[in-house]
Amino acid sequence: MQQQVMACFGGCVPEGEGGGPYLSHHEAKVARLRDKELTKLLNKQHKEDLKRLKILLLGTGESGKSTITKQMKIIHINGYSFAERLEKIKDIIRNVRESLLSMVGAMHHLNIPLENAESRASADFILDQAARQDTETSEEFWDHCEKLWSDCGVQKCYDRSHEYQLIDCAKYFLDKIGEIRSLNYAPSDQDILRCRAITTSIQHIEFDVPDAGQSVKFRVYDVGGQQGERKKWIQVFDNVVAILYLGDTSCFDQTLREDTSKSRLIESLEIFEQVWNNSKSRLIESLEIFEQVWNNRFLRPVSILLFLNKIDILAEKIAKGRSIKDLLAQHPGVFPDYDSCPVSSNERIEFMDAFPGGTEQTTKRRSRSSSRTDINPEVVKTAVYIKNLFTRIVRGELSINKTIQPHPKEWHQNHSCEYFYTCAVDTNNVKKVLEGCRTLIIRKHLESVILSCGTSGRNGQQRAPEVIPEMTISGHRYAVVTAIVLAIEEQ
Ligand SMILES: Nc1nc2c(ncn2[C@@H]2O[C@H](COP(=O)(O)OP(=O)(O)O)[C@@H](O)[C@H]2O)c(=O)[nH]1
Ligand SMILES: [Mg+2]
Repeated sequence: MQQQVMACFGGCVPEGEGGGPYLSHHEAKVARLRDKELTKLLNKQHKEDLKRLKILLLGTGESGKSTITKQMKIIHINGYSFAERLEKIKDIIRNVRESLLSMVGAMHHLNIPLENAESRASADFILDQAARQDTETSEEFWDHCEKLWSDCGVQKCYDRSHEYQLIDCAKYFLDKIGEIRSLNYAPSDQDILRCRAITTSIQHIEFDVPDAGQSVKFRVYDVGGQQGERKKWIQVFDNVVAILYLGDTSCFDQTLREDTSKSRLIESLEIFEQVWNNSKSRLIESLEIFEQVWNNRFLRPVSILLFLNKIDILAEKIAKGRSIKDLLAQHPGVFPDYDSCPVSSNERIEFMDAFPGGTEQTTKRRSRSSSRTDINPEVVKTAVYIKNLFTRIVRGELSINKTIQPHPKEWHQNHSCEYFYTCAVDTNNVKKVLEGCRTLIIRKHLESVILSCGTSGRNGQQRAPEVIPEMTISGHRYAVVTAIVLAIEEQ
């Protein structure tokens, strides 16, 4: 048996021995060659893998991970081809259908009546579609969608969307049904960025970024963020250079969406109730997962780049009168007092610089004057407060996840956490943030490679110790990139 197994893997089994299928001398030779060829290929692939800086996107469901990978495709690869754009139409149709289904279902629970009697037929038509997975549409479907979305009752229900589960892009697509239903419709970059499709497997994209005359290769892994998907995260922890953690700043007034809630939301009242009664806050979930990642022993040397995302939706919510204080009041003694948390002028400038809407020049000018009159101060205060919750976890001053024993400061000395305010659907903002991240990732990676190599260089030779600190600290980016490539090749 052992011999048969060996033969399957190209091992040579002498003719006439044993009772299994034998390989002739020629066959054995071919198998050996194939084995050698395969090993060579695998080794080459492994070396290639090691030369790519592996980045992991983590965060709870709907925090914006996949949107960031789409931005990377737009910014660093060739963007979306016409055929790829057309493929997204199916997801957009699903988004439209799911949004209306969620709202019609929620109207029942929130006791909000349809204002127009004619909308009843449209609501029934959409409810009939609940179990449909396909994306066939008809003129009748689009007419009903338009009719429903224009009903004042549906609009009232939309305004209370924090009380049930509604995807973030609902309004964006429902407002443009006229365009989407046209036969000539091809989704724009913004439509692709806004479109929501659940990520259920580990996906990755690869791209090269020129950096100081060198080409740095990145491989970015996107994983599903829903509860059931998180057990898969560990599979990709190996050799990770940095983690981009997406924290949704706008979700402070929302509760968790369960994996099961997707397509059967209306179909099964039982599941609807389950989702309805699931009152765990999305923000608390995000903080808990962040704490877990920050204290995970497999990720001890891995730095985290924290993206405080959806700042545009945060601003919309504050404009509607929503406040994080309601959440804090539900958890007395857990969080620092909101009103007495100061916002420094640096913190204010950081946020204003990142907030969409300022052109490059005006942003700088506004930074100097440290105020942008188009941003409500309460938005800044909430964003900074949420940022401080994450940074307190980093400093070990706040613990949300009671199952985690925070480590002492020294445990964290080989990794750090940097934060950025982001609006993942804004290409300018993401481009700027990614540029900052790239430099940080390269610097941190070099530091960790040097740490793990100690002072030994190529072929075990002693590397001149004085060269290393100079390379890491002086910031000569050319030297840094070259050193990384060499160090990775050595691994
Ligand atoms: N307005 C706005 N929408 C966002 C932002 N980030 C993500 N989204 C939307 O949020 C939804 C979920 O994002 P997605 O990237 O799929 O989340 P994931 O589950 O973490 O991969 C999508 O409809 C995105 O377009 C943001 O900063 N602003
Ligand atoms: Mg995703």
